[in-house]
Order: sequence, then C-alpha cells, then structure tokens
Amino acid sequence: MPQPENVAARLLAVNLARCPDKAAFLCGDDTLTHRALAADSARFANLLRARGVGPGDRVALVLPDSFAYPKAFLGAMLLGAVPVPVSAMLAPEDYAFILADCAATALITWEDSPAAEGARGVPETGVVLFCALDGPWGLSAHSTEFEPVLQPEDAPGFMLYSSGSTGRPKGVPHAALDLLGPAAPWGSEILGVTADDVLFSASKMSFAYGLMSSLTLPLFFGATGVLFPGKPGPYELFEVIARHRASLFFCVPTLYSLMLRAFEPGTPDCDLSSLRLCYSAGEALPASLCQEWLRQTGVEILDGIGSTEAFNLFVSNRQGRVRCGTSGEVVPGFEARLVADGGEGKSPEVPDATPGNLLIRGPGLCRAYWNRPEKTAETMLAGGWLATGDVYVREHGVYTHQGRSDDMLKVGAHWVSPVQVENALRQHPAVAECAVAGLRVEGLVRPCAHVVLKDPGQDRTRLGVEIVRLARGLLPLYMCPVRVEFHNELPKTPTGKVQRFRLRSV
Ligand code: 3UK
Repeated sequence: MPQPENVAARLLAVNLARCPDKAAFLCGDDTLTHRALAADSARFANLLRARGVGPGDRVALVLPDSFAYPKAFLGAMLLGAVPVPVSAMLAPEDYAFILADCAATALITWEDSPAAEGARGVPETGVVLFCALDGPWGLSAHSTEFEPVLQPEDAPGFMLYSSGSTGRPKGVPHAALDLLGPAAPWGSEILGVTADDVLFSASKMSFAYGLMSSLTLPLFFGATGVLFPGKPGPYELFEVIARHRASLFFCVPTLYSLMLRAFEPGTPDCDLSSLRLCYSAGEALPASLCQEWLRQTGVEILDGIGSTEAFNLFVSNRQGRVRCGTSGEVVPGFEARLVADGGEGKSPEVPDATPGNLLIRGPGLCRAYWNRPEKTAETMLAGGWLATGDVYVREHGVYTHQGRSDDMLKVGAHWVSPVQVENALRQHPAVAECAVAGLRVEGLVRPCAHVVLKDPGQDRTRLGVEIVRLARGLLPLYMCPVRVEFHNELPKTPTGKVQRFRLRSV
C-alpha cells in the first residue's frame, strides 16, 4: 500500500538537496534558483492557507508563463489544493464557465485580466489574488516554512481543461503523482533529459504538453526550464533559444512551419547551435515539415501524440530513427489497440494498414472527467482503456495519424482521411497550410480544401485549378477536393490545433 505523500514537496526537496543554487527557471534576464522556488512555493502555500484555501479546493491559475507559475502551482499542491491551469488567452465568459464548472475557491491571475472580469460573474470564487508577475505580491510577508499536506494516492492533485476539438471544455482531474509520469520513459528514454539540459516549450504551462515540458521535466531532472510570458512568434522563439542556449525545444507544427519560413541559416538571430533535439505534438507534424526542418537546421524533430487525459505521450518517434509523417511507435509502459468501433474496449482490432480508432492503456490516465458522467462513459472504457478519439493506421508497429474520428469523411462508400488529402495538397509549393473538411454537394459529402497561401497575392483561380490537378495525380478520385477555398488563416484552438469542424458544411 503506497504511503500518502506530497508530490510537490518531494520535487522541491530533491532539488534543494542536489542543486539549490542552480537555475530552476530562466525568464528574460532573471533567474529563479531551486532554493528560491522552494521558499516562494512554501510562502505561497501559507498565503493561500491564510486566505482560507484548504486541501481539495480548486485554485485556478490564469497566468502567463513566468516565475509566478511554478510557485503558485507547487504552492497550491503543497497545501493539498488542486491547481487548475487555464489558458491566459480566453475571453471573460470562458473563464466564468470554467470557474463555475470546477467551483474554484481561488483564482490567481494578474490585475485587470479577462479572468478577473469573468470571476465577477462567479461569486463562489471567493479568493481572487492578483500577482504582479515580477513583483513580490505580498509573498515576503509569509513564512518559508510549510508542513506539506500528505495526500492519498487517488486524491485529485491537479486538473486541466481539455481544449477539446468540439464542445465546451471538460475538466480532466489527475492524481498528484501523474505530474511525474512524463519523466519516464518519455523524458528519460525518448528525450534523454539530463541535468545539463535547458528546456524551452513554446506551448504554455496551461496546456498539458507545456506543463510536462516546462515543469515536470526541468524539476524531475534538476535541469533548467526557460519561460516566455508572451505569445511567441517565430522571431521571439529563435531569440529565446539563442539567448538561453536551449538544448531541447518543444513546439507545435504551426509554429515550426512559421519558424521555418523565417529561418535564415548562419545569421546570429537564427542561432540554433545549442539545440540537440526538437519535439512536436498537439497535431500531426506533416512529413514535408519534418524533413525540411531537419534539412535546414540539422536538428531532428520527434513527433509524438499525447493528450490531456493521458497527461503523457503514448506514441512517439525515437531519436535516430524518425519516420517523418508518422507519430512513431508506442511508448514503453503503454498498450495501444486500433479498433473498428471506438465504443468498446473489447471490440476486435483492425488488421495492419486498416484505419482504426486508437485506444490506449497505461499509467497515469485520467479515470473520469470532472462532473461529466456521459463523456466519461464514452471515453474511459472498461478494462482501463482510454478512447483517444483519433483514427490511426499501423504498419510494422508504426502509427500514422488519419485525423480525429469526427473529422473523417464518408465519401460515397469510402472513408477519407483529411490528413492524407492535406499531405498531398501541401506538395504544391504555393500552399502554406491546408485543412480538408466535408462540403455537401447536391446532398452528398465531398472533400473541400481550405488553403492558406504562402503569398496571398497570387492568382487564386489559377492556383485552385493547379491544386485540384495535383491532388488528382496523387490520390484516388473520391479523395480529391471538389473545391478549393482560400483563407488568410485557418481556425485553430488556443493550443494551435486546426479546427476542421469549423470548416465543414455537412
Ligand atoms: C491530437 C495529435 C496527431 C490528437 C497533448 C502532447 O495535444 C495534447 O493534448 P490535447 O488534450 O489534445 C489531444 C489530441 O490532440 N494530437 C496531439 N498530438 C498529436 N495528433 N499527432 C500528434 N503528434 O487528436 C489527440 O487526441 O489538447 C500533446 C502532450 C500532452 C498533450 N496534452
């Protein structure tokens, strides 16, 4: 029977013992040592307790990535409260929904943030703490001594909101120990993280991918995390990597694509010489981008799939044997099944090379959504299987993403993977981004291409014809788009995923 413990206290104590004066985090010109992090996290726990927050209470965090983030997250955990990271880029009404949904006792944010505005409509959020990002926000008045609250292993330790490709956000509670799940084997075997690494994630800590790469990995390995408070564009990302000599970079495909377009090899502004490895997740990394990045920068990108529910990466590429255009192989410790219908853990597996719904099983999975029994029943299946909602094809143990199950098109009698069509369309040199969604033509579903051009000034009529002609040379006729629509940008979630459902008209 595992002993109750406090995971945040363990993480902080390990680093206090092994590397107290080393930088835990870097942000701009500032450094936060492990010693200062431990002291301020304890102060933060005392501050919350003084304001009446207790074990089990939900503490919403709406903050830019900054030193305040790990202090508030770990401080809440020391107290046995449940930190709930929420994106800092939502509208007031989204915050009102989430604060009410998780019945947050406290909200930690900055003065006049949209979250503070949202909280005014949710009076139950009794404690609203404003923390000036670089100031002391009253922490110095509190003691650095705090006796961590021990928690049973199955108590909720932190909760994330899944951005969800459709519908309203769902609370995804995790046990405190799940926070450490991504350290091994993903961090250790797949990324080979050591104390010498400097990790930088373009994805924010409010997103599971950002939380694991900016908080779990640096703290677990006694390495250093780089935090960037704003919404980074390609030039800021190059600048931050060069300035802090980042060795591991975590990003999403959209931003890799923008970076590649801005990349000028050999210039000091684009100095990537410190990087030993890049990682991509959030949506499928197109094969062309994967190959072109390696060709131009000399650094591999490993694509891998994770989810908020898994709080881990469960299928991933490996260093030295990247298969561009695929998510790679199952991460050790996880099991995967591809089934014809997603509803049942017991349904038979599809053969190799046949699309199926991906179910996974392994440590650290969320067992139930917060107050959403029907969604729980659809997703968390008997036998410990989790329905990811993704369609994959497996060949020789390598998994290739075909799209979300609700993005798949049934054209005539055939299933069409939007991803497969998009990969073909991207081979046209004028195409920067594209998404394929269903269009109803005379009552029937047909693929429609939605395209963002590299140069928006080009002749669209001519390009539309060329793009369709290209598709016809590469794909069976039923997969070819019947129309090409041009956009200035594609609809995306705050975490950077294309929302194909917003483009469909079926
Ligand atoms: C999609 C991918 C293809 C897929 C996440 C890394 O994205 C994360 O979590 P979310 O809960 O979304 C999960 C869904 O996103 N997806 C993610 N990665 C890939 N599709 N290739 C990929 N490499 O639909 C999945 O079901 O927002 C990513 C780590 C932690 C995460 N939470």
